[in-house]
Amino acid sequence: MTILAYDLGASSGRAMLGRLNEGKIEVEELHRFSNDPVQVGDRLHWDILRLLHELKQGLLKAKHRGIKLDSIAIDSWAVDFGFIGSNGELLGNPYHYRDHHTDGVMEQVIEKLSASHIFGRTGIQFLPFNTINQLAALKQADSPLLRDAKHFLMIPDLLRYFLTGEMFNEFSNATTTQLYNPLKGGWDEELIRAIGISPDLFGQVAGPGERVGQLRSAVCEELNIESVPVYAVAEHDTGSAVAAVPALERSFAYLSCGTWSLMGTEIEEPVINELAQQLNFTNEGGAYGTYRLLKNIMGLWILQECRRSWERGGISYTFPELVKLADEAKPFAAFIDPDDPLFLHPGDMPARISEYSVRTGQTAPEDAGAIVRCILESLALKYRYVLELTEQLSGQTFNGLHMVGGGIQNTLLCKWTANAIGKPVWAGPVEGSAIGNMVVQWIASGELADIWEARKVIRESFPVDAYEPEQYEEWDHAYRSFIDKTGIA
Ligand code: LFR
Repeated sequence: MTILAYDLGASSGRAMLGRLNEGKIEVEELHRFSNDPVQVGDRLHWDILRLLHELKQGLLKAKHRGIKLDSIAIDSWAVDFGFIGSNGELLGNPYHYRDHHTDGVMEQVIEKLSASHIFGRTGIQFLPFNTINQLAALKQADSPLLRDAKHFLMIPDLLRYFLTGEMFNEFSNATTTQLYNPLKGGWDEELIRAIGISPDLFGQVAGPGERVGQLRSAVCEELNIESVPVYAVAEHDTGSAVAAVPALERSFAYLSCGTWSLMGTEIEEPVINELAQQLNFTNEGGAYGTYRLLKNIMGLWILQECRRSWERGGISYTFPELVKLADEAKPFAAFIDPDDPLFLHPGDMPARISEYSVRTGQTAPEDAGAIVRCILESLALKYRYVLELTEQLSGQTFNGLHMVGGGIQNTLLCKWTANAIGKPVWAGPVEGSAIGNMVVQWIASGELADIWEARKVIRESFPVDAYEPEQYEEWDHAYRSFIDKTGIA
């Protein structure tokens, strides 16, 4: 049995082949492509048709290798969407969640509806780019899109629609809109109306593991291939990544590490109370009745943007080169709060780190090594802060931290994370989201029994690297200074 998982990240996408052989999962990268957002005037868009083209390239590569696929599923980042008009065609190009059109909108939405009202109905953390704010921004701008829109589809919903001709709103992604009510188990029509949007745009919600169509004949004819069943999985990549955490115990903490760092724990019922709202934790829906009580941390985005800035200035570094420079730089020289709004949008990140340092009375890191060291140490220390909040909020104590996702290839970050939290880090698998996408396809087709059997199989199939904490005192001291300089607590 060979299945295909498309995993789309903010900077690249992959088509991964998965096979289940004698209780072990084998994955193979069939096709990898870059995901390049496009700036048009003041607006930043996703190049959705290019992404569809790349999905088709994956299907062609499978065909050329004589591989018969048994099923397909897609996962991607959350919150973003497109609209379909009355003729069934896409209207406009989806906006990128880092676009500036939502600037200041979240504050207005909260002012109008109140934070406790929104959180009480959705359990979702307040992030300026949440779908609720993007839709409110379009409404305020009197976007013509809203006049012609008939259906609201999120990124994987859209791509799935292009491939199958069927429209569904997948559950895990739907929860990230901050317009889905997990308590009543459906779209929150009152909230949707309150931001001036028609609830009619929102369609049937499909759960991870549901069969949601098959490759449509137009696609099969174009590529000269046979049709393949398509499943909904946890189409929010973080939902898929957490499904792939190779935990053996029910109570575990995770860090899904990529462009974003998502840290928290898995729960069975959303935690919607005052403390969760005050700490700005989220309850995102996952596979098979699970929820993720977690917090977004800005993650390796800041480092990726620094690298792009240096590249624009004519200096190209590879990530391993940057990590090596960081390792050689002076420890604990300056700290940033990675989640300062200064770091959210694309731009000259080294300059913003300088600006932040000056604002907080620190000496700005000058060269690439010092800047990268500042970013990685600050991330590790922020992880400690959020892990402690997760323990406080969930009433659990974790004996270590599972790290999954591409970011774990940065072994210095894994090591510093163990040091910062003073607990072991278990790192693996790297392809967390793609594997989580696959196991839901296998559960759906009956090859695996449930998520816990899947986690056991993942544990037996992929290496997990253990990092033991070291230099606890130095890191504990640095943590006090990090809290003091950033003023986050
Ligand atoms: C990670 C992620 C996060 C979400 C952010 C924006 O890839 O999906 O979970 O908050 O991207 O969609």
